[in-house]
Amino acid sequence: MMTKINQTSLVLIRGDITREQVDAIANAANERLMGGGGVDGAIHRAGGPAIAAECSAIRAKQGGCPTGQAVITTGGNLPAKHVIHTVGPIWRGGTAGEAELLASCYRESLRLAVEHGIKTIAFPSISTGVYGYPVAQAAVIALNAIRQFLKAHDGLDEVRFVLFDDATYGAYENALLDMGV
Ligand code: AR6
Repeated sequence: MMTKINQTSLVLIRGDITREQVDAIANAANERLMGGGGVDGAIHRAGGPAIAAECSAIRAKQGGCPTGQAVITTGGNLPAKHVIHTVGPIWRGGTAGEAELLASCYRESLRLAVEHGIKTIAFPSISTGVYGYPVAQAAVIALNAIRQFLKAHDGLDEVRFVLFDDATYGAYENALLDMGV
């Protein structure tokens, strides 16, 4: 599924983000940037030790990455040149600022991408695995945050969601259809 927001294509596909040929892929990281399971584990495995080495340097300099923020490293052995690590909120029932923090992940990742001259970026569904964010709600927040950003900023050719399973893909498809873009 695909739509256009100003100059930027917004694309939803099913797949494994570690295989995407884009300038940057986003990673659903944790605050310590220590790697982990889910998409984070897959990215570190496929990208090799250069990614963890840069995460470690960021940790030494600034302690990690707070929830809702983003940092950038090399893509190591990945087809993508860069990884933008962003830390989604852990779902605590919806009243702990989760929605704003999740929107911030997408905004900050895109801001960093534009700052680094990145033209194509792929996102996984941040927070909807281990962190437990209900995917139907997360999809609406993600797509709205991206739409708002793209309405205000030029420079990106494509923003791609690479969704790992049918249920997640379906949730993003429904959210995009409901937005009427
Ligand atoms: N490509 C695309 N999406 C994937 C892939 C992949 N290769 N692998 C998993 N997903 P999660 P979170 C999907 O748990 O909820 C880690 O341990 C997955 O099906 O990876 O933000 C970190 O270190 C789901 O739809 O991220 C943190 O501690 C989505 O990616 C914590 O998990 C996100 O699931 C972050 O949890």
